Amino acid sequence: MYGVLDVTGNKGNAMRKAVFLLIVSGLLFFPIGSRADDCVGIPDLAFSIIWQSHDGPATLLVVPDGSGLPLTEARTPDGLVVDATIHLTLINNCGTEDPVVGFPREDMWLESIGGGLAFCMGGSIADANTDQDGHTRWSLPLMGGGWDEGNCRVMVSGMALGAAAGLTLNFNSSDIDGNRVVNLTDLVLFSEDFWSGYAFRSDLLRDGTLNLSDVSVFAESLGKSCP
Ligand SMILES: [Ca+2]
Ligand SMILES: [Ca+2]
Repeated sequence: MYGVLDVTGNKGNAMRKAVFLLIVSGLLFFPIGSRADDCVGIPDLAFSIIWQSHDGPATLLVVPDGSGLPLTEARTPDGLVVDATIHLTLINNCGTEDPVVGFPREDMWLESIGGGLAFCMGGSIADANTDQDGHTRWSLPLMGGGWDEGNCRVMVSGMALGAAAGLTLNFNSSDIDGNRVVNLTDLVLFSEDFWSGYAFRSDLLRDGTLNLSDVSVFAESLGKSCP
């Protein structure tokens, strides 16, 4: 009888020790499976990867209705057409460095660091949701106005991603004053720049000079506004 009680008591102690260890280690409240589920789909910005097809300064013409140029037709300060597509691969925060698949494009957007560009609603979001490799890109025309000669950056769910210096893509627009419509006010500003010599904001077909090519681009944009 005593022997049976003794054995049962030892089993009880062993069980209590096991429960104690589970509680202390947190495994009882955070089973391994649920931890993995909790982190799936959340990008780790420190491990996510961003890069540009063109490694160097480039300017993109943006028009409010999206009739500007695609990033594949950006221009260097000297007027050379370059593919300035921006690539992003999202990595999850699970410690496994797996890709984040199907992350919504609406939650990934570009912005000018200096804040000079005024995008339309959703005017600078990624081309598509992330694919099976966690990859998306910006290659299509953007929608917005204003101008900014400084670098831009990628935002993911409101958080800046990548180096603080940003990406070497800048923007100008026929909507020079950035009120998201190309009208006579912009025409006045464009004319001032044209007759005064040069201004980045009006070098719409960027090549370092203001000439009839820029006038033609501006004229085509007149009256355009956000969708
Ligand atoms: Ca305007
Ligand atoms: Ca020009």
